Amino acid sequence: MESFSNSALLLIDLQNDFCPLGALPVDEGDQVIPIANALMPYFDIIVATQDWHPANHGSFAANHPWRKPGQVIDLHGLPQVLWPIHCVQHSFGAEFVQELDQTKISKIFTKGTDPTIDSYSGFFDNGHRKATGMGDWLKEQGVKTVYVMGLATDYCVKFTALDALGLGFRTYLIEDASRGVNLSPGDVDKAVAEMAEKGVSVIHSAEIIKA
Ligand code: VGL
Ligand code: ZN
Repeated sequence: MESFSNSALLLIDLQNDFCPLGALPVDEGDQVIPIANALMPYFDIIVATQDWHPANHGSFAANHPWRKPGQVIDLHGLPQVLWPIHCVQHSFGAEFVQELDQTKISKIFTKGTDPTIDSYSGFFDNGHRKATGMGDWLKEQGVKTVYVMGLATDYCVKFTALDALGLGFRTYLIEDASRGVNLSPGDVDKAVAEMAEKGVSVIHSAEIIKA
């Protein structure tokens, strides 16, 4: 089995709340778990991100009287889509999906911990004010190339992939190993097109698994 040296697999937000019975369900979100498990043996370095919000997080509609999920507000100077309460620190919804093989995960980076700002990317908050440490950590490991997969294609996967490019990583999106929210119809297709246009290589898991 060929292993991808100088490469890391980034598992984005494979958490209960993004699966069909969760608080912010992504259609077929659970279907990417077996693909993640099948991909892990091909990588020496596997990083998982975990959406990890305090209960008073500003992205929760419930924390803004009269607001509903899906509405957009100004949150301390940034446009913010409001979400249902999800991935609250230490809750079941924030846990990784049980079927995910966690034994091969080298390192976990949490994000979205500051109640005043959201963090879709696994690298930076949405204002690019603070880093999670994932970029520096990957560079310390000698990683040059990242393979991004997970939930949700049109939010955390997209912003993680675009920040990876910005940090100088060769960046792949494993499309069939990702699923999106599609708040508006077509959002996932648009996100994939935007990633491709900006320099992300869009591939399918079979291209890795056959190697
Ligand atoms: C996500 C919305 C809010 C994601 C996280 O993981 O894509 N989306 N928080
Ligand atoms: Zn979130």
